[in-house]
Amino acid sequence: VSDRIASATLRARITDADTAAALIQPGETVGMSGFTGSGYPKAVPQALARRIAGERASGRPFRINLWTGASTGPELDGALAAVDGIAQRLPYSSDPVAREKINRGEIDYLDMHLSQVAPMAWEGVIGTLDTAVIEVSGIRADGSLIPSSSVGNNKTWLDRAKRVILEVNRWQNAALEGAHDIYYGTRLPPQRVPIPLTRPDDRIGTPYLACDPDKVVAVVETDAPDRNLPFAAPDDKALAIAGHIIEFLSHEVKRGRLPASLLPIQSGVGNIANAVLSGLVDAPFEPMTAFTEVIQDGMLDLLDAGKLRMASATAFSLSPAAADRLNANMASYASRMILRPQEISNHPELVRRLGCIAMNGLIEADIYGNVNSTLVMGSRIQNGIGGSGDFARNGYVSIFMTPSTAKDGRISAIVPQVSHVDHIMQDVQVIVTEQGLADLRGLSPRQRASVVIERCAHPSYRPLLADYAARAKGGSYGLHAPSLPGEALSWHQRFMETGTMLPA
Ligand code: 0RQ
Repeated sequence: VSDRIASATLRARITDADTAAALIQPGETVGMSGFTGSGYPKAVPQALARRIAGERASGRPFRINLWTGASTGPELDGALAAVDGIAQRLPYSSDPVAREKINRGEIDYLDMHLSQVAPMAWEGVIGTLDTAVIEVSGIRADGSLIPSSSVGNNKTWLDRAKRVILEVNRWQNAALEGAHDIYYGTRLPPQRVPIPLTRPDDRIGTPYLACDPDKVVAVVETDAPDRNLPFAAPDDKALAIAGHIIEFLSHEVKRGRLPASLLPIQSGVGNIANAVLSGLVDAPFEPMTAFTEVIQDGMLDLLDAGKLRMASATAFSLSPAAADRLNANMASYASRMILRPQEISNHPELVRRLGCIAMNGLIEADIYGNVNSTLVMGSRIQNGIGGSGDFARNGYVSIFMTPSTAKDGRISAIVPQVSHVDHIMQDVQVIVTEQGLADLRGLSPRQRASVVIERCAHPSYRPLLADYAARAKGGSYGLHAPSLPGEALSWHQRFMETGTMLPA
């Protein structure tokens, strides 16, 4: 019997994944752990997928509503999507199988700000939770839980669900114990009070998750790694983007607008965000802190180099090599990391108070600086808004970055008008591509357009954008943010019809 389960009461509930999965009924809403491929349950979701496949083969439809922290892994999202077992999904997903089903209209996807999920679950406006399936790294004698490599919405799922299934994963490093900070002081209005966190390294809660043992219907032991996808080595474009951002930050320090150690950094998901973090290893800023959502490879590099003093997040998002590095030195890293619930890691109040430097990726931006992070051609979901909105609106400075083109140059990331808006121009202060950086602070829409076109657009699209902007000034209904509505989305239409945004 696992030495990870110290509670005799809960040891008595140890069972296998199939027996645990059989406790979940068709039509249930299930809250699972998991955030960017870390800390998601690995055995019960796969057992559930087998059961769903069997039921469907016998003509009995079986779908659940699936809530998590953010994206998970192929054993969870992938397995359940493949058997058409998901009716509704929230709040974030990056699984390729699930993405296809969402875009075919077969899964109802609620793409939500990650900080708002727990409060909305407490408000009761997104439905009620039947079962929670939560991965932990251990159970203490008093029944409290040692969290694993992500915290996400686990606190809320454990509190709100009628039944709880625990996966105790011995692959998770035992030295993680103590690295978490679970804050139990959030309330709904009018009882809501300020969150007592004024520095990124403040601890305001306890290292453990509370869980009513009477609700625990099954405990399943696992020994399975987190998904941990490798990052691509930064290419020339990613390196150029990182260079522009570091030059910008240096300039801000020189002007006295940022301290020499910067302000807490937030970095989004993806290869470019990771390249920027790696680039900061050779930058002059220290000692930095991070108040962010995920701890990526680049953050470990910064911690190793002594440039980053500490990192606060809700999850790890590491390559297999970096996960090995973390696990080999967990005791040393754990003292410099705090993993919090996502309602705290992403809390607008805290992001604003601390003055985070927000750095996020985008799908497309328009000449005025409106940003689309989620919907390709205005309708096809890529991943979701994730935490980008939590940080972009509330950060001290909000930076968005992207290569200037996608799909081998057939798509311009800078367009006359975005086909969908996630971040309005007021929430977008700096746009960076490999071509250059546009600092849009203090500029009117017309001034923004010239700077974005000149600094950020790819040379093969720059004249087309300049031509559009010039003609818009001549034919627009108003001249505050000139636009030609009949033409503004013609680049997207052309791509859908001809496979490229470039005219013949
Ligand atoms: O598609 O994989 O089919 O080649 O989008 O693009 O260039 O690899 O960039 O990994 O940084 O992702 C916005 C998606 C960028 C990400 C987005 C296609 C491109 C490729 C990925 P392929 P890249 P990145 C907090 C922050 C929202 C969540 C967020 C994201 C794929 O940053 O999901 O910010 N952000 N969270 O080809 C058509 C375009 C395109 C395009 C890119 N204009 N048109 N396809 N692509 N631009 C962290 C969390 O919330 C967890």
